[in-house]
Amino acid sequence: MIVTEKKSYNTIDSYPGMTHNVVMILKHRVRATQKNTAWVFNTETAETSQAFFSRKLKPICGDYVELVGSGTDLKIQSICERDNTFDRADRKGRPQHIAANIDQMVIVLAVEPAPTRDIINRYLIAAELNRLKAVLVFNKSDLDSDIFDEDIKRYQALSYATIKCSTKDIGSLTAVNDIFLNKTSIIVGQSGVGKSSLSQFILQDDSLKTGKLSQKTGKGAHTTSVTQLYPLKEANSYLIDSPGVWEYGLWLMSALDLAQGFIEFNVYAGQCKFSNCSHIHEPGCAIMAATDAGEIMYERYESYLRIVDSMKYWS
Ligand SMILES: Nc1nc2c(ncn2[C@@H]2O[C@H](COP(=O)(O)OP(=O)(O)OP(=O)(O)O)[C@@H](O)[C@H]2O)c(=O)[nH]1
Ligand SMILES: [Mg+2]
Ligand SMILES: [Zn+2]
Repeated sequence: MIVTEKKSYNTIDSYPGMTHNVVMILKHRVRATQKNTAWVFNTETAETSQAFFSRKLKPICGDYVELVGSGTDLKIQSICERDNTFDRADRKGRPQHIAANIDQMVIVLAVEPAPTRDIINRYLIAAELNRLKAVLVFNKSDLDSDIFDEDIKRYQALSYATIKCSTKDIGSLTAVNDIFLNKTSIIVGQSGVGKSSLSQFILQDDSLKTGKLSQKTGKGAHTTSVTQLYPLKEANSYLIDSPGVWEYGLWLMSALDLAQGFIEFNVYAGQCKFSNCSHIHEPGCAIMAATDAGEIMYERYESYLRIVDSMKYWS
């Protein structure tokens, strides 16, 4: 896995002569955290153990960590440098890290509960800004098979991968299965869209219901309350199931940053009259001109304006 190699080189650079420890660092991956303990997966033995950590360390799901100690007395010594994180706004509008070292965001939408306005675009902004590949999964097609057809066309035109499926139709899930191979994927979306149902299918072993983690944390199979990493049977394939949120909140950021989250705007980079153009009211704006010309979809531009406006909430 490229990610792993890159990390080991970084670590060798920072700790010359300590190469034997590098294996230790990459061997253990955080599955879930509680107050001051973490469930840590050993990628060599496929065992999960509990390890303590001091409050200032703050490991998160997906972190590679270095452990010290033995048996049941394990402690997280350090966290390996993160490649990236999936974030959402905390109560003060700051980015709160939910999971680390992710290759792909699987954004689940459903016929019911229907997506809130702009939710797809907000997730896509987070994906673009954190350099995560994004896949849009439109679930519960058994309830209505074509309600999302317009959306699917729209996002495919922007080159995003899309899948229409239902967890009640096994045949429709083959395509979903394939996207998880050789990657770490985080499944996100509103509560009740079917993230855990999809995870359960992909894991195939009901571990969401009966797994060690569920038993120890005492959580039932429904309404996920902790972000958890699950290793798939295939090597280097991990799935992270996350609790649904009603409204995915982006952390406080400028219009300039938000605009970078709209991939189709990038073609026009540097073409506005003013270099700090917010694409809202400035004369000579290339984004507004492209929207008027129909080169940028009006729905997406409108959504951009609403999301920029929503940042007022944090001030
Ligand atoms: N009709 C239909 N129901 C589905 C489908 N997928 C999941 N469900 C149902 O939707 C409900 C919610 O599913 P979950 O998998 O728990 O949803 P979730 O996204 O993990 O929800 P949170 O953990 O609260 O974020 C359950 O009752 C599922 O049986 C589907 O494709 N069609
Ligand atoms: Mg769930
Ligand atoms: Zn502009």
